Amino acid sequence: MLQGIFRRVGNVLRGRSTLDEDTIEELEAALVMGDVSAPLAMALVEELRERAERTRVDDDEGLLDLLREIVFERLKPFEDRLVVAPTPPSVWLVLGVNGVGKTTTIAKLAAMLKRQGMSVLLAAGDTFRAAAVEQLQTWAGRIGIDVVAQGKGADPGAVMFDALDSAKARGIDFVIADTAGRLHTKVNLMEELRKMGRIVERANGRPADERLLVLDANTGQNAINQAREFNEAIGVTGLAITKLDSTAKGGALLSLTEEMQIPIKLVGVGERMEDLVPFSAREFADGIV
Ligand SMILES: Nc1nc2c(ncn2[C@@H]2O[C@H](COP(=O)(O)OP(=O)(O)OP(=O)(O)O)[C@@H](O)[C@H]2O)c(=O)[nH]1
Ligand SMILES: [Mg+2]
Repeated sequence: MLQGIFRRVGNVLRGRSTLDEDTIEELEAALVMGDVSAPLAMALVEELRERAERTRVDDDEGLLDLLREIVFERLKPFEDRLVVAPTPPSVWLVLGVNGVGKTTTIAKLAAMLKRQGMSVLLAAGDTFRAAAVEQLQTWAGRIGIDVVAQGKGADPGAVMFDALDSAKARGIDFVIADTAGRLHTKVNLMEELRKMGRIVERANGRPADERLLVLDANTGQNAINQAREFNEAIGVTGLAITKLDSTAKGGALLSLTEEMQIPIKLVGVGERMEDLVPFSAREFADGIV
């Protein structure tokens, strides 16, 4: 994953032993091409220059290793695991704009939990898009779990309420709720999301244990706007970054975590059920550089 940035940064450094002005500029440009914000690219390269001087690194491999280490150190504080509540059911709300991979990520998560011997119930909270419920049901059928759904156009809050009711009656460990892909700028849809959150809080005695924001790794700096809006609406507890397999970018994650201080919990690396892994700062840093 992320070979694109790796190749560009690697190409800049190849054969160079010191960071002269030209190399510094080219390196910053390579990082910006990979969606690292310009101020952060400058900060990273400056840190690289200082450390290279201090530790007397004077070959290209050494410089690459240093840069990897710098990226790793910045991301490590944001590496985190999903919250499992002490009293079941744990409730995970999955959020994000259209097409980022919410439903697919839910299916992958459910399959992962099921493999671990947990019971999972899905809530079809996307009552907006025509085929959304069927899409979730198809995945659930393959995994062998149930979906709580109402008709298209139903109130997602009511679906949520039903799902929690049923989960409690059946002693289910995890409820994962799909939500409609929405523009983070649409006020009424954000209000609907807040309402879903309130229903969970009332029914379960605590807010949803995870409000997981799904972001497409290809999104670039706009991911920060998305995170900001969803965070204001419902308080995002973690990020799931999808499509890292199909991006040459992903550098936006660096600025996003620093600015928003939200942990990254999951990474999507493909379209198959098993293509979901816990976020690893080490692997990401090795991939980006
Ligand atoms: N390559 C790749 N594709 C992914 C990944 N995650 C999701 N996709 C694809 O992204 C597309 C959209 O996925 P969905 O899960 O339907 O996205 P969504 O956010 O639920 O979309 P809406 O419900 O329409 O808002 C599908 O074609 C998925 O197969 C990933 O990690 N890697
Ligand atoms: Mg969906």
